[in-house]
Amino acid sequence: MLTRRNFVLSLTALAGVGPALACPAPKADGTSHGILMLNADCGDPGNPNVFEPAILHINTGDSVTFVPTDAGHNSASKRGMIPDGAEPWNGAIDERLTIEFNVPGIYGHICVPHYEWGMVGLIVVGQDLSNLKAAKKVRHPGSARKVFRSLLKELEA
Ligand SMILES: [Cu+2]
Repeated sequence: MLTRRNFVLSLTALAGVGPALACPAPKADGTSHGILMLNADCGDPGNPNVFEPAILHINTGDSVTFVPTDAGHNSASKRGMIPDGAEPWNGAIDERLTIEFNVPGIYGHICVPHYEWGMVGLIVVGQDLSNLKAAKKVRHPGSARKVFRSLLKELEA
């Protein structure tokens, strides 16, 4: 959906006169990974409120830190979109939250305030896609439906 605001932001970005967007690389040292919580997609300023990266592949036992790079976001696991036996989580707004992933499978996660605007992401642990079918059955409000569908489709590619 191209709102007027997004349209103006896109034009500004094209003209190269928009505000400089910080585009820091999430840290990854092999077993520790980072997912940034951002007010706007670094590569696409017209796409507000994102997790960066939207899809993260890690090994079993690795940890992921949700980094509150911009204010006003949180990270919570999405019910029905984590493997059996995995612990759900629900971070506070602006919390720098580190989770260790010891159960292989797909984990869907959301930012609670921006869930229906499509601020969602996937973590795949141990290259295990065995709960893909279950994850696809979960229903979502607003833009989350479209974004989750497209991210899950990427996993199948
Ligand atoms: Cu958010």
